[in-house]
Amino acid sequence: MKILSKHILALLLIFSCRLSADDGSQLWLRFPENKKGISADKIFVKNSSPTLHIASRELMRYWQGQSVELRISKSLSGLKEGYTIISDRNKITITSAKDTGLLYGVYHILRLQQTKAPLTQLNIREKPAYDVRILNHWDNLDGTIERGYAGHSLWKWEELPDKISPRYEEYARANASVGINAVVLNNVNASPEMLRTDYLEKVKTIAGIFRPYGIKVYLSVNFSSPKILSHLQNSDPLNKEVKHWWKEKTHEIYQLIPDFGGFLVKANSEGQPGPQDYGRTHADGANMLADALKPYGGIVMWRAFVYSPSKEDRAKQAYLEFVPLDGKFRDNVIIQIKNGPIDFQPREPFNPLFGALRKTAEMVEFQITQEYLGFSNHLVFLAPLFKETLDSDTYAYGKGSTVARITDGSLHKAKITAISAVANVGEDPNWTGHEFAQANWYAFGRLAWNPDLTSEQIADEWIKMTFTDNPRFLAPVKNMMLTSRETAVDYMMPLGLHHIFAAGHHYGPEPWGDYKEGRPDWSPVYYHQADSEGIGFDRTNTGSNAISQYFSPLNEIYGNIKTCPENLILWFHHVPWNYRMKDGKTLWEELCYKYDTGVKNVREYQKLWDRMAPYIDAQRFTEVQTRLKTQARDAVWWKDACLLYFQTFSKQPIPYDIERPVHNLDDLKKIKLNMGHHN
Ligand code: GCW
Repeated sequence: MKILSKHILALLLIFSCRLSADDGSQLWLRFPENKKGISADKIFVKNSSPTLHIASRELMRYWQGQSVELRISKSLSGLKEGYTIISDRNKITITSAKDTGLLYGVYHILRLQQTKAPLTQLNIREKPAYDVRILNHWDNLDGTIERGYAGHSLWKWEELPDKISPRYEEYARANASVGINAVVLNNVNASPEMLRTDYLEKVKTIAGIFRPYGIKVYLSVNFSSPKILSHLQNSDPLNKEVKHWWKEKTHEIYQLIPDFGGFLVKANSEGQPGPQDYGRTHADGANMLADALKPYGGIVMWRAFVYSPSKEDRAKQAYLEFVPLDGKFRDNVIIQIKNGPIDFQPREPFNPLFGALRKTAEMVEFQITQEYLGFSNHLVFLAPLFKETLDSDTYAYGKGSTVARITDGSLHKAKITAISAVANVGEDPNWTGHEFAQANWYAFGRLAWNPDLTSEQIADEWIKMTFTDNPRFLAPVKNMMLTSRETAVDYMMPLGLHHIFAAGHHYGPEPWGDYKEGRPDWSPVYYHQADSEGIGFDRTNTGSNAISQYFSPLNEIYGNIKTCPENLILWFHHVPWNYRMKDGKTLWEELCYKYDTGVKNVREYQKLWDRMAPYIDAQRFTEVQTRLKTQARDAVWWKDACLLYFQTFSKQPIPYDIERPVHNLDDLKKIKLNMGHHN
């Protein structure tokens, strides 16, 4: 009897573990399936198309409410891919000028159902803020991903076009469910091979799978492609043969993919070829490609991430290169600008190029993949970071000229508007490595549709859809997410510090990094400028004068140490160690307490998470728990490395109520992670 019950217990345990195994692969798309299926006569769709087929299939499988009518109406074309949703007790009507709008509307009501929002008396009108809502994949043709932390690339180039991974469609569906409608398949450090005919055939296959989900394919191109692929004498954009080559290549692409989106280009940046190799400008290069794309309605997204080996402050360089070219770009060129002037740091001010180009379309580039935020080990919810940039007032057209309003066409008319982000997905079963990194993919999509959503709304939806709406889970986890970005800033680079990462992989701290060979602006000491007087980069008029690139009154606000926001003070000022901060602490003390707060918060997240075990499946619970342990260890590593190192300049004690370092600086300096990668 005893033995038997033991057996039963063991079986039960196995069974319950099975039940609670969840590999995260379903993302936020966890609508309970209709067992019987909704009866087809509850769904009314007059028109038919592959997109509408998907829309009704989603309803049949998952919709549990009243009848739904999907209606195309050209009178709503002002809403672009947007839609209206009107409902009474018996029926919901979704109307849009476009098929994709109806698909988005279907995901909207499924989201309402899943988050238990009311479904009657709906009167919703949605219009996407940006025309192109695009993910940039930094995926290489060999299957590796630059700055990817969720396994290898989803694209199986060697198997395509014959073998088709089911994940292509799952990926498209996930994107469509949050309104993402465009994808650049390959790395901006682009292989010229991407444009070979055999590769284009493979791209065609992927484009065909994405199309019914409303997703257009774009490609990154290598500016030297004509020379490398077809042995032309050069790739000079003013060379007739080169122009012809691009026209032919573009024609070939559109023969295969009639709705191809266009090109993304990284030129004359970090060793990539570009028009400057031939004494031409970025405008010459971009316009040549734009002319080739024009007949088909394609666009060029030309990146402003450039910084040449010069004495000039790196933070100023994109502005210096692009402002003189304003007005010289074709109207199907958009300048793609990273959110900050350096490089996806935990915190940067917005890039001063936003609003500075008056006659040229501009778009933001965010980074979802956490190159500078702990890879897929650290829990960092990025909506607050995205919002910080989008909500920043540039004052370019007076008060209220936020980055969002400048790029979405409301203040600066543009033929086509766009917003982009570097993807964080790979072939890991849960797509993003960290379960919570899924939220960053989700958040980008939601904000690209509507930048006015709050981080809290997004976190709320995502948690309810991905885990549970149980308030005992929802409230604390939401709080953890909403504070997590500031926590990471605190334990990595508080008060405006930036780029003090270990060279190459960018995972851990290396504030002592001073690489004599190579460029000064690849060394952390260049960025923090610590000395016996103080710390921080003087970008005021006594220093690099980067503040002058901002519009008034921001240039004055940033330029004055008294008015500069403290969370950016070391970005703009070299601040004495004993400078009094607003809370009365000295700068040195403030720095110490910030690092300490970062560490303490991660420890609180650990405690909080351990209490969440009863509410969710064991697998995802454990995966997050394990990563929080790593994050807590890393936070202590960051704190010790930075405080012990900066202390060699401040020569002051770490305040005694702060936990003592557990590492020796010399040992920390010896850590060399083998994570590969160039600078
Ligand atoms: O953030 C840096 C990365 C490089 C990247 C580059 C860029 C794709 O360290 O890996 O290259 O920016 O955005 O071009």
